[in-house]
Amino acid sequence: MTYDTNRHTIRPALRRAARAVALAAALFLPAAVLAAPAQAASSCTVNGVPVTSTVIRGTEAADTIECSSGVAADTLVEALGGDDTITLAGIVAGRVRGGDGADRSTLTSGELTGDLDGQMGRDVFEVRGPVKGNIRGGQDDDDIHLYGNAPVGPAADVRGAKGADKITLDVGADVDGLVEGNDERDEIRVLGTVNPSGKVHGNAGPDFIRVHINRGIVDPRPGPGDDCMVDVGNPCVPES
Ligand SMILES: [Ca+2]
Ligand SMILES: [Ca+2]
Repeated sequence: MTYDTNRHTIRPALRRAARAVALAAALFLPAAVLAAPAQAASSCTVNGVPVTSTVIRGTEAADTIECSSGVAADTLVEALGGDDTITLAGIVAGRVRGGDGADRSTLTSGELTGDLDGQMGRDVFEVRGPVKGNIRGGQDDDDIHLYGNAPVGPAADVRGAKGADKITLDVGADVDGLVEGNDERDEIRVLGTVNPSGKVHGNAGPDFIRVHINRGIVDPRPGPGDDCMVDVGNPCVPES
């Protein structure tokens, strides 16, 4: 019966040990949870070098930055000075900034739910995926081209901002949100449809606006000097 006695004495000891391990795990668990980031960092390449971080930063010279598996919401991609080339694919939920210089930003596939900002310089944007966030040309004369698979969603804002900007939306890139030129003489062409919730605003400066089908609002004001035309549907808001 020594066997039973041993078993009865060993088992409580094992249970105490198990409880101690469980307690230790419970004590360590909150720290582990707190240490975990809210979202994963993004993995990109900067001039061919892989970088995984919540801040993907170029240099003051011309950089090539590629984020082929998206940009997480907690991530800032900052190209800084120089004429940078930024190539994006996947879900772009974070902030992407061209910085100074004439930058070229391309979304090859996926969608933009975050912010894409050319900042200073004559920047070019080529977008081949739905726009659900914001595009900003920034200062200077920017060129924003939304291809046919890049509709502007209800919460989206595509803004030329300062400078005489050119904004082109191909057939299929319908507007449910806002497209606006802002300062100076902007050229906005919507080859498809502005839907009932959609708005195209020239804002300040004598803007050139052409919209093929307008079921929403196309407003070149304030003028004078705007050149606005709708082929089918609601006419442009007249100069006041
Ligand atoms: Ca740079
Ligand atoms: Ca720039």
